[in-house]
Amino acid sequence: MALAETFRSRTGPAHRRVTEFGQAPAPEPGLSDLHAWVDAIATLTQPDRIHWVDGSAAENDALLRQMVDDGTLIKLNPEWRPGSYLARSHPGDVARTEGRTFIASERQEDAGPTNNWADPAEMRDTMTEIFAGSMRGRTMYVVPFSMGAVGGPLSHIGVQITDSPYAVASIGIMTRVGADVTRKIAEGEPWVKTVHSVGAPLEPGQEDVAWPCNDEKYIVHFPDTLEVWSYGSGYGGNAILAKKCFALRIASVIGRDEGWLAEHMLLIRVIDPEGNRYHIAAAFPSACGKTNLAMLRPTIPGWRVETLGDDIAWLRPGEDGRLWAINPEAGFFGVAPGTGESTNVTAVETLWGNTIFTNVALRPDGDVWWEGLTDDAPAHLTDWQGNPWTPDMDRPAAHPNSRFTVSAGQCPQIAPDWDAPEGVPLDAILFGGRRATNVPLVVEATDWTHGVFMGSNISSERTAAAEGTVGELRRDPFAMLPFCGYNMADYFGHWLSVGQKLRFDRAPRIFQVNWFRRGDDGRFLWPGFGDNVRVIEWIARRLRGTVGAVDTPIGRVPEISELNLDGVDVAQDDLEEIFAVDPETWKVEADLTEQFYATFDGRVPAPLQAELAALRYRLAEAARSSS
Ligand code: OXD
Ligand code: MN
Repeated sequence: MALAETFRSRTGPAHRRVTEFGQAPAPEPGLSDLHAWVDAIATLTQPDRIHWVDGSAAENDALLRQMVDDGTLIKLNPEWRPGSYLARSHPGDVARTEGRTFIASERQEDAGPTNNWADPAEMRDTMTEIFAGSMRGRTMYVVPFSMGAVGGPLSHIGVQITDSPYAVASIGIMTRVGADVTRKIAEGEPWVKTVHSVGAPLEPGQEDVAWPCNDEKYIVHFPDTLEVWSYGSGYGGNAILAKKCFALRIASVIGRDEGWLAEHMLLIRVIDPEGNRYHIAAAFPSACGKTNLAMLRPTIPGWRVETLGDDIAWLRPGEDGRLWAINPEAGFFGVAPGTGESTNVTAVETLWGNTIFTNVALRPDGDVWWEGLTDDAPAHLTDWQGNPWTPDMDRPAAHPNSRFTVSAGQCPQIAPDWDAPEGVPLDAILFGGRRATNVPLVVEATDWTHGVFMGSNISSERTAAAEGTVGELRRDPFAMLPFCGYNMADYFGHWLSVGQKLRFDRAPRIFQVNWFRRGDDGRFLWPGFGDNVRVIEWIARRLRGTVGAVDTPIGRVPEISELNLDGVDVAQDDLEEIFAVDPETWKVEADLTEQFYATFDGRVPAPLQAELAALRYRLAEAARSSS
């Protein structure tokens, strides 16, 4: 029985009518699959209305007005924040739900030990059951979107069905939405099907709440059929399915099959005083400063950074032997707390207007505030849950994961060609984490395989560990732990095979960075933020071949005297500590790597096991020569 019939037989026909906007496209032959799928989902979920989203400004305005009328959004004072809104989520729906995120691949081993696996047939039954009638009383929106410029060689398209107008407005900022995507579908371009419901049907006469959601949540990926089904949450990472679900989890599977990489990476262009340009992608786990690096304001005169992306990059080997990268997104969905004049003035300027804020605090003058925006908190606020707040209270005014959603084009230092369909050729890839100990400020890999070994070992400390001890680490290989749609060990192998497609003299060079190393007294040893350009400057000189490096057992580090430290005050002792490589603590790191690799039941590629053996050998040599 066809999917549509299965759904119909369980739920009966849906009642439908179109709204002022949102007319269905004409039923031409190329769109028959799309129409059939939309019919099937409507029959299953029983919405009151279907609205085909055209992506126009008038439609967006109407949607925002409707959400203000319904109490989902608070319009901010246009004097301070024109075209901007505040949403307050349900207190239990504030973040991605990794424990409820599933990879439903045919074979469990294809999901691997780092993902929650679900049997696809069973999960399909569960989805059919749980989505039955889930949109009753609501509008079902059909949102065609493109990741990357429509029609670009690295771009991919999809359609999201959702009953959340907040999700529709967010998708409108984060992706390219509109009729030209539907045209691509009509022309036969493959597309990914994504279905989202907040899981809160309305009975006739039942009043809606500001943030409908369900205690039961499912974020389900079917990698074999390239589908996503998300239920119960309105939070961006669970509801904007183009982002983590499609552009990382599903795209990583498409990339595995087609020979490219979908990565949790920012993308920047660095320009030196002579006008030389370097394209750099960098992977950091969440909350390790990706948006800050993406919007860096260099403290070395004459250096400039242009932002290309802050969260996701798709990397594809080009015919020229280089690795080409696009940012498939069209906006930033960033963490608000900690974003301020002294930490990321570019982000603050980006948020001047046309922004949807979620779970930040509201000022009495109708503007927003969050911890870190300014040094001092305003005397009176309404907190993210709508309660009165004053600075003496021992709870934050904004939720720690409160967010802004804003178009990339509003960033004052966005690269003029940030949405060029062909992307940019990468010169360097950085891997980073939050490491209080052991990991130097910057280490260069000796070659691609060594770089992949470094990426596979990225970890971030959950809490600051005391100097000298390794501490409790969360392994987050390539910063992709929650986002890789298939077996992570196969993903390591895929990185190796992508490297083989690059010309050895044109492949990006790989570096590990760590802005977060601390001294014995717990203080950060490196100033970070704009001064991170000093590390980038050394990397740029390495790329040009104008500076040497010091070999250590874990890779190549700068000669301290070669770092440009003009205008910054870092004590010589601190610099030495920032670059210290202690063979004893690195042996513990090697043991942790061995334990981690063992969780993949022999699936970790042999070249990475060889890198681990080589690291142990170099550490033993270093220990011998220092004793
Ligand atoms: C994340 C995000 O959780 O970008 O990594 O939202
Ligand atoms: Mn992210």
